[in-house]
Amino acid sequence: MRTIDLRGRELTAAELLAAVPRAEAARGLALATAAEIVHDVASRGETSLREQAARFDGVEGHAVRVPVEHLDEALDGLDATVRSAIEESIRRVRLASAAQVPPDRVTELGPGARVEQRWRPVRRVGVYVPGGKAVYPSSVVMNVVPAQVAGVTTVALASPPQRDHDGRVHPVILAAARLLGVSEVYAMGGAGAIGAFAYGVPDLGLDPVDVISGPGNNFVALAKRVVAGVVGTDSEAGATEILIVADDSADPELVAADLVSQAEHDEQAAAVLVTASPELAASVAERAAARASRTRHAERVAVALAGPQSAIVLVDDLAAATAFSNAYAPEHLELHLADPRPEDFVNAGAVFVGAHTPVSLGDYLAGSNHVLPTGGQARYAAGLGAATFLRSQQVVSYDRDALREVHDGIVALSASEQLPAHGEAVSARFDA
Ligand code: HSO
Ligand code: ZN
Repeated sequence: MRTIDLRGRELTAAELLAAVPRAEAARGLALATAAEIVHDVASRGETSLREQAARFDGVEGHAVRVPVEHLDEALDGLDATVRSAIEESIRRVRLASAAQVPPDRVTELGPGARVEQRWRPVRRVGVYVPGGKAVYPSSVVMNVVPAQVAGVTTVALASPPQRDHDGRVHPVILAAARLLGVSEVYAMGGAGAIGAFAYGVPDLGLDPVDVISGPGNNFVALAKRVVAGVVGTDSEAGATEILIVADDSADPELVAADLVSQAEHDEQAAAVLVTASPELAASVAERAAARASRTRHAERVAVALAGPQSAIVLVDDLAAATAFSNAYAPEHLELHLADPRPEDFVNAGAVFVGAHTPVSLGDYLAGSNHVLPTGGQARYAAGLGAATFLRSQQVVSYDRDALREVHDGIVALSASEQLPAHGEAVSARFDA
């Protein structure tokens, strides 16, 4: 990992960001292709999905709508230890997600004047689960549970048909869906799956959904852009990021282990340590290199750690480290500090406090959600949660006296906007 020395330098947020740039997301010119695929599914339905399965997944003659027996068989074949870990993950994410549902609230603006905010779930959600180089049953949990907690009526799930599994969806994904009580599953992948969710496929009995969530490859991300406006979508998940702010009290071995853990996802993953301690910086650099060379995905990790998106950043003090982190707005922030103040770190998808709270815990079993904003989106966006599937609805009710109270104001404003019929609609209630 390269070391960047920012000590003694007063940098603006933009300059701090330029010091450790994000890896470029390779979105390229594929948008037009994604749009073509989406619209082909919208017009030709199942036929189009089958052609795409043959072309992109090398699969023919498979069951696009997964029969319930396939789900049951997958669950029967699931390793018992993995099963109990998924069940525990579901239990914890369910509990923590329940706290994300805001209470309905009534505001009394005067006698007889009420505005109520009600939180309503969307009716139907489509969850996309990738099936390529990364097969993450944990992501099934992280997408489905908050939707269920929000009160969504039906959750459908799509994942590419796998050539190695007889054209079925990956068995661990099927098993996770079954454990969550999701029985509407489709073996379809890529941009086509997003088109199917957005527009529906009558031949398959697939009704359009209201919100699509879940990560995916480049085409999936672009397809979500294509259907935005037709359905709601969650934010685009980019390469994983971990930023660690640490002082002399930190254990360098643990800091190194956590940097390597997220670098394992992707060559584009960002692993950043920010510290005012040159001793810690040197020690972490050495240990991260050692760990990187002996881990299973050594090549991928080495590329991620050597990339410009990964670095050890030396700063003057904790205040400078905090400023760096807030400018960077990481997906995951770990604090390994003698006296951590998580409240100072306002821009982070999730904050993991202390030596015993690694990001890997959050990835699987903390109860928090692991779908978090990347690429600096943590400045304005939140991670996936029950709120992703809720909308606030305002229920307004005024009685006659309460309306009279604001009559003159409405008439004045409507006249000033050259919309007198607006004022007249209110006056009509008091005429004669
Ligand atoms: N760290 C990833 C999520 C994940 N990790 C899934 C393991 N499995 C993005 O937050
Ligand atoms: Zn991870």
